[in-house]
Amino acid sequence: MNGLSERGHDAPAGGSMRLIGSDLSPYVRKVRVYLSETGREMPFERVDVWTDEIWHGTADPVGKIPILICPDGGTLTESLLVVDYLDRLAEPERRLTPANPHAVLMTRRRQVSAQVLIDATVERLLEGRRPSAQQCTDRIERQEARISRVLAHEEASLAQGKWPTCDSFGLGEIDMAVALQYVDFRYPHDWRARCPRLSVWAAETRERPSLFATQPHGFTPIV
Ligand SMILES: N[C@@H](CCC(=O)N[C@@H](CS)C(=O)NCC(=O)O)C(=O)O
Repeated sequence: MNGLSERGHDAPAGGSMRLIGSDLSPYVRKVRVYLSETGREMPFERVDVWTDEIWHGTADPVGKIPILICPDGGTLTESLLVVDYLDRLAEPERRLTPANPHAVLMTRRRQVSAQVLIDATVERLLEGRRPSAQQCTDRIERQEARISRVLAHEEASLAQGKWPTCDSFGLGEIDMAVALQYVDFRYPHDWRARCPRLSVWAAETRERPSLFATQPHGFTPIV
């Protein structure tokens, strides 16, 4: 059953945008935290990506969330591109993309690190959910090693003062806060002992309303 078309997901002729996603998806959460941090509201339609045939209702061939229903009636997927597009639509004073090219580079690097943390955690989770006879230990270990390397890299960047403070919560920080909580949610392990600065930073972001409001059910942030 296609839950989306039942609820009339035909694309609007223009104007209003909608976000399609789920509370559990960290990719969707990045977009929702961005919207909250920039004070923008948008209808959010929840789907179960594993049971709803979401692409039927949206004419989107990808079948992955988040899906943004755009002003022209078409769709846009890929969380990084969705946020980039939304930020370009924003009034200049509300934009989180820095004007300075070097700051853009720093931001994009942190966004990539966050995306890799999420991708690797998802891949590890899905591999671990396969019947044990079909699981590939190498694949799980490869993702764990990747997560460990990226965390160490971000810890080193923090030590070198390459991060803005918690008061300055830009696109890179949004994505990293979501990614670190996702690692804690789906791959809880003691990364804090090896990354004390990152751990303090993560704890400081915990109370932000944008993160609090989008916390997945069943997850309590680690202090
Ligand atoms: N690179 C994509 C990843 C999106 C993604 O994989 N979303 C998951 C939900 S967490 C999904 O829709 N999975 C369904 C599938 O793989 O069939 C992004 O950043 O938006």
